[in-house]
Amino acid sequence: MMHFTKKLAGALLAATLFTTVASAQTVLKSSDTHPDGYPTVEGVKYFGELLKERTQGRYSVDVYHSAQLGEEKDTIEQVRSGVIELNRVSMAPFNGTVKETIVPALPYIFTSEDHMHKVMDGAVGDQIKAAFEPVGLVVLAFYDAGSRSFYNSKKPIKTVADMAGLKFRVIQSDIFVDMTAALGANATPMPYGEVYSSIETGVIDGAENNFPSYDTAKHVEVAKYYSLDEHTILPEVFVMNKAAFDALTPEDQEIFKQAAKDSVAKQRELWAAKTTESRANAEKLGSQINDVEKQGFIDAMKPVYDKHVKDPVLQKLVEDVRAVK
Ligand code: GTR
Repeated sequence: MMHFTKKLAGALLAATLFTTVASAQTVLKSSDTHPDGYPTVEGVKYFGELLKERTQGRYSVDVYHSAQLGEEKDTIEQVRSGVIELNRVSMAPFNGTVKETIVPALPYIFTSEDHMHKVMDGAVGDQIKAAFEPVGLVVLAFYDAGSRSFYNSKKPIKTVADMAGLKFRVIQSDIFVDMTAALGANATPMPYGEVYSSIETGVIDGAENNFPSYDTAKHVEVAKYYSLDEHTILPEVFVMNKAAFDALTPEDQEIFKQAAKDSVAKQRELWAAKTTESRANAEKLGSQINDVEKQGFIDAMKPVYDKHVKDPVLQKLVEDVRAVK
């Protein structure tokens, strides 16, 4: 009897200890539309590793890659409502809810990736970050996504005139719809996951994206003409549910911010390597990549700016971006 009681007490103690340890470990859920190994997925995983290390295992991250939790628009709702704590998405799907995100999504607003980094790492980036708070999100980091260009199944696009009548899937933002219309083509915003089959079945002629997306989503198989108009240098955004962030201790908030900051350097490095690899892979699969007469594309963007940059806050932000050299 005595022996049994002792054993029971031991088991109870172990169970208590286990629950204490278990409850002190929080696994945060993060979504990504891209497959495992993609630079954004790896950036967030790295953030999770740093977090685990720096909080002695109290926090870690599980990345639900490959759109396991749904398409971007849906996962944005999930992170805003707290169903998931973290999310890595593009900036463009926020254009309708956080007006400041319109600025980095404007065509040809950035003159180079370097320019984009300087802007997003500086005061403009801070202003855009702050603008996410009223919609229940804290921006932990901006990640790289290179530049987006049009690709299609029909022909190389060399001048704006070549765009006439083509049907493109664009990322879900009015800026992209109006940009495409201003170039004389038709735009259909649709979820990323539907692009491949829509091109394959001829519902659309092509889409627009960077090399790593073109390659990993296999769009290259159905749209071999990739024309380097490089209309946007659109950053990605890594966000956290604001209530979840606010519930952290000030010390932990600092750890989260620093880990996110440290993951940016890692993601940028991975991004550069993946872009080279994906471009080469696309070419190997038969993609024909061509330069375009870019000035014509730039000149055609005036109506997009006229329509979307009316708000004085945005006008000032555009000026601020242009002042960064
Ligand atoms: C990619 C981006 C994704 C997604 C996708 C799209 O470049 O990394 O987050 O927004 O584009 O076009 O839907």
